[in-house]
Amino acid sequence: MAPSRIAIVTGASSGIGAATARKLAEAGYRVVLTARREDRIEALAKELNDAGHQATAYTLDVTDRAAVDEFATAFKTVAVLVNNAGGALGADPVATGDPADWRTMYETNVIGTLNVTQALLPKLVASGDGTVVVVSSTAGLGTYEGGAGYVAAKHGEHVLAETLRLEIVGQPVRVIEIAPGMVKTDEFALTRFGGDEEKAAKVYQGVAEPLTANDVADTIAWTVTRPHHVNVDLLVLRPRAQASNTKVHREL
Ligand code: 8X3
Repeated sequence: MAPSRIAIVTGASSGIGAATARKLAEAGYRVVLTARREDRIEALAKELNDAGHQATAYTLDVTDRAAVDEFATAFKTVAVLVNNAGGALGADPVATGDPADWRTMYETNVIGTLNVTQALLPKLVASGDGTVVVVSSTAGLGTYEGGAGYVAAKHGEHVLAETLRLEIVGQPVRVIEIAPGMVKTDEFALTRFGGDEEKAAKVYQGVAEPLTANDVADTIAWTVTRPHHVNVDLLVLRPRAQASNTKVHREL
């Protein structure tokens, strides 16, 4: 039997990353789970291995370039890289937003994606059929009040994906961008609002069915498992109740 192809998922400790790791393991990939929180990814790797899949956990901070380079040396070839690590901090207007939050968001979302993609690109090419997935956001395509710091970072990720696709055309690597809108996960809004549960709950208040991490993971797995000549450049997904970044139907 041919050895399983490797799929690496960053930010695999929870939410979309963890759900994507599950889906790609189910699709037959040997998944490598990376995140800062070792206990979480170890537990998920165990769960997947116990279920008969192949999974390994590797503790990694995507903003630490030396650590990312060291991580990349573990692989000869990589079939899939899912750049999922990132997130939002704060929802303040431009007039009062905290520059430290903006800097952290740029570091985790943009530089993190840049670090891992640069380090693994030769391994993706070496696979003969590689796929880079960038999990951006609808915030990467349009702005909203109070979102500028996050929106700027996600626009950065969007540009990274678009530009990389132009630059490596002709090489055997696809670049797929997945832009989810409102997704209700355990941590996204809670992190954004510094653990304030009331503020976090307001994000989804009255919204009938926000997307789940599973919905997004399912979409990622679908794009990755298309025939290798099919490149889904950009896929935007939102819950039915969300028509745009600023137009959400709430049943209150
Ligand atoms: C999450 C979507 O609307 O919170 O990436 O910016 S939003």
